[in-house]
Amino acid sequence: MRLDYLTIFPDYFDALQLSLVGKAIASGLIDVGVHDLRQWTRDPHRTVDDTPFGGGAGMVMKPEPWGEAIDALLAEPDPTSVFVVPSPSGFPLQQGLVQELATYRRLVFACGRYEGIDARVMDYAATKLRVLPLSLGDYVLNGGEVAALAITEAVVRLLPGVIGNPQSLSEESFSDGTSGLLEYPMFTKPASWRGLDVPAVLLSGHHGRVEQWRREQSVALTKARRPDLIAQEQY
Ligand code: JFB
Repeated sequence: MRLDYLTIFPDYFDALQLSLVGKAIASGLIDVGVHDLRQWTRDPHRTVDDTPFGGGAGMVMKPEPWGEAIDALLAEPDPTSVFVVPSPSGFPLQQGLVQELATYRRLVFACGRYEGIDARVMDYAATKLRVLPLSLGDYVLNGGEVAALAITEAVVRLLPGVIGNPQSLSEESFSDGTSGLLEYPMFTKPASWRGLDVPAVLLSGHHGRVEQWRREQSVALTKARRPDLIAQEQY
């Protein structure tokens, strides 16, 4: 898979060299391009923003550098690529959408700043490839970079060959892309630590009782923290 990032803060993407995504790059499973949007400005001040038509607070990213960037990165209509636009008004990102993104050959992330990007940029990009505005959740970030990194990590860990143990993918919460339950609590050695003991059932060796305990824990946690998930399902 090929991943491209359009941003005025390319340094955010230094983090791609770390951990699992960094290993995927080093092994050639993915390759990445980080592009400073200002390289496609033409004025001496390398301006990327302007005041909003209609008035209001803040600044909007002007369309011209984005248009030049899209032309430079994307040739003709390309059904194998997606233009991912992190946005507080995007579709909510869920695991099912992550799985879908993992099937594409190329993702191009358009990382806005200020109050966002002139809406015509998405219309223009849509003449060449699928445009997908995505939100990480109902809270406000200052730009799209951190969201693009989060989406990248979620996608790359699903790519064949990236994770050593595929079972660890299939057993976790949300693995099927539907809702599901939250994960049960996990423990490792020592069995007693600072006066805190691992639940005895986990040391019992009774696989059936362990499974039942984990299920009960998952349901209880989901009811407490994510009642919205319970409402959708038949638990
Ligand atoms: C993403 C962004 C801004 C408009 C713009 C670009 N879950 C999320 N919250 N905020 C963002 C996001 C995602 N994905 C997000 C891209 C941009 C926020 N901003 C700042 C703040 C408020 N309204 C600019």
